[in-house]
Amino acid sequence: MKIGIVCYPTFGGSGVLATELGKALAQKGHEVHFITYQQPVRLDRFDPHIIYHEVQVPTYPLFDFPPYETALASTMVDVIKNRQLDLLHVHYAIPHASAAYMAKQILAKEGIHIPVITTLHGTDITLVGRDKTYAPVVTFSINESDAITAVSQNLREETYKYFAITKEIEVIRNFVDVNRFSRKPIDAFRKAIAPNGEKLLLHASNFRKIKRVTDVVRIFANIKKELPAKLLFVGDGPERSTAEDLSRELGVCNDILFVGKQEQMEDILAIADIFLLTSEYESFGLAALEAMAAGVPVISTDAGGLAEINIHEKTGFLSPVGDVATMSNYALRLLKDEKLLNTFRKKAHQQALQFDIHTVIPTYEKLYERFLSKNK
Ligand code: GMT
Repeated sequence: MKIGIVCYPTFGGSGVLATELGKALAQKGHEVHFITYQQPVRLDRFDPHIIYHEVQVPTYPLFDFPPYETALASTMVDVIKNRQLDLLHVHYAIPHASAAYMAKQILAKEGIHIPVITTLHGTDITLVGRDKTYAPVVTFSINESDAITAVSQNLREETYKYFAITKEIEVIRNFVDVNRFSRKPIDAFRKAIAPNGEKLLLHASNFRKIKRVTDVVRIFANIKKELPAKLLFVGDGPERSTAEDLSRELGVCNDILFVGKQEQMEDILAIADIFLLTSEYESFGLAALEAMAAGVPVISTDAGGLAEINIHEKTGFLSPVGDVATMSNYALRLLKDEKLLNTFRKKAHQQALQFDIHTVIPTYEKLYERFLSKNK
């Protein structure tokens, strides 16, 4: 198949998932065309089955806001027509689904019928998409997609709750390459961060308000009162400086390392004892799944779709949003009991296997095939 993938090229979960999907499809022999404004961060290796098309957005003195969506739709038309794509799979509704609708209509006038599949990822529905500035366009373009998928049951329900969706939304949960994350810890890394055998906690995100990163700092400060520990913050975003300020205020800044955006998450996860995810909402929580694939138990909130991956008392613990005391106690329970921590480690890894890339990719292929046979 010749598949076009449109996504955000950044570290965000939707871009990571879309890129990993494209890479996996290419490995299975499909021809994959990424259409986006920048090379996706996870597109890190040459593969002759992958072609990257950069969307150029020319500037003009008149444009205070260069029209990316128009440039994207035009690039879609060009790639679909000239590379004879079989279908277009767009990740994150805004503005990808509406640009795809525009491209589809332009091509239809030329007798080219391209199926469009839209995968909803989270904030495109729960946060940004619901804003009335975007909602009518989001609703329309989702309904005009040939197929709609959501990354969790929770996101499917949220979408029906907030938008007048007239079509079936299929749930295809996110996946992880468990093999990639099953790394042996690099002792030198662990020693550099925790030289005296301290326990190592980890948080990775885009540091947006929704992640509640200050809760992570507060949990860590509670843990520090009882045992020697270090905390690694991976990623960057608007709340980073607030988290840094709080760590100074609580007197734990010397035990917290903010390392910024990192590509080699598998090496970082391999040295961690616990992954903390304190979000107010997560449609899925891909970062938590990657942690579990690396055998790292997750202490998270019970928001959104997190309970669909993190199993309470097995792969980690779930707590109400903002319940710092309970999350601290759960973390201490694991960190003080090596045997229990190891049991949770195994269970987390086992649970991740259910979301392994090799089980989920065929589901996407089957979905694609349904639309290809319809078009023949
Ligand atoms: O978490 C973010 O803020 C990034 C965002 C994105 O669209 O890249 O992540 C969303 O999609 C991920 C991949 O499907 C999910 O794992 C995240 O849970 C979801 N984020 C939210 O719902 C807040």
